[in-house]
Amino acid sequence: MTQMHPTETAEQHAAFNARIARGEKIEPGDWMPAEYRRQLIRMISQHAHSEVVGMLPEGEWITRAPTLKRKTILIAKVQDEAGHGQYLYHAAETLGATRGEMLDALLSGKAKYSSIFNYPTHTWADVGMIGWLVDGAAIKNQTMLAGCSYGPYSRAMVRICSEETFHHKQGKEMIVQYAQGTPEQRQMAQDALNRWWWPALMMLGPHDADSPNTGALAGWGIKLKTNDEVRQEFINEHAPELLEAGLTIPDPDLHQDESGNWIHGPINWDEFWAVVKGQQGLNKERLGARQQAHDDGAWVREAMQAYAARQMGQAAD
Ligand code: FAQ
Repeated sequence: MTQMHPTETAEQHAAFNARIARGEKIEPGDWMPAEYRRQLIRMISQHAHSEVVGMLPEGEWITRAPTLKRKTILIAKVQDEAGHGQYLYHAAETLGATRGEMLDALLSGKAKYSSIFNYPTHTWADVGMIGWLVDGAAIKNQTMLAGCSYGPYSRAMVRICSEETFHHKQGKEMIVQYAQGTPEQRQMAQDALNRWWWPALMMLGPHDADSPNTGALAGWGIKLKTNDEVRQEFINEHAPELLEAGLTIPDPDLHQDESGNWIHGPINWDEFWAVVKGQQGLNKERLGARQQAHDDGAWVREAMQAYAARQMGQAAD
């Protein structure tokens, strides 16, 4: 099932697989198959990019938050996402990827980031809906990844999940309040749900039958659940809560089966792939904003390099 590099031996793979089977964490200096390393760099760097690009849709609303309390909560949330990006870039660096390579891949459009952040935020309720649904979906996925076999990624997930739990709660509190508020607030919450429900289901990745990476990732204890299993957990938690809040889920086929699972209607995967490939949504604007931030930060990188060179010079003296 897993690919073997020409320089690797069956014995090395067997010993590595035995460590995974024993539930041991793999740490940065340990021997690991090249394909395990490649898959982790792909996934962790895409995850880091998602956190950083994920600051943009909500960040736009900091100046327009309706109260000081909501504004401070949102500033803290956006700042948390920047921190998550940092932990994750560091986790990928432990595997040999450099920050420069990863940023080049993002800015050149070579690396992916989560489809969800190519959707626009039209109203203030979108900020609440992102907290409730997008953080809610991210937490389901990341709680699973907190148990993954690569130590630095697993530990980063523990901290990130605890912070995202606050994001999830503030988003839910906000939407529940609007859903019980004035007719305009109720409509704003419903419109936000109409726009974010399906993208939130899609962000958990293609159906298992169309997920080329799941087999290898599951074999190496990186993914402990499949995309469809995580999506089912997400719907089972969120569908009843949204209905209880008095909102209508925009899926006429949604129903609960005999086992208690909430079953969704067909997902528009054409839309998903168009958004991932940047043919639909705000990919151009998101990458433009990241490029601008990168260019604006050039003087900081230069100053840090000059400072490091001076420190090294002093140490050599
Ligand atoms: N968007 O074979 P699979 C957050 C790609 S963090 C774009 O199933 P895999 C926090 C996939 O890369 C959200 N591309 O892939 C926050 C692959 O292409 P590749 C991000 C997607 O890796 C909240 C191809 O499709 N979380 O939200 C997407 O086994 C609020 C085939 O797919 C993570 O990144 C997508 N949605 O499973 C921040 C968690 N889905 O690379 C701000 C870590 C799939 O072969 C505000 N990542 N693709 O060319 C994962 O758990 C996995 O990578 C999955 C995809 C589950 C995302």
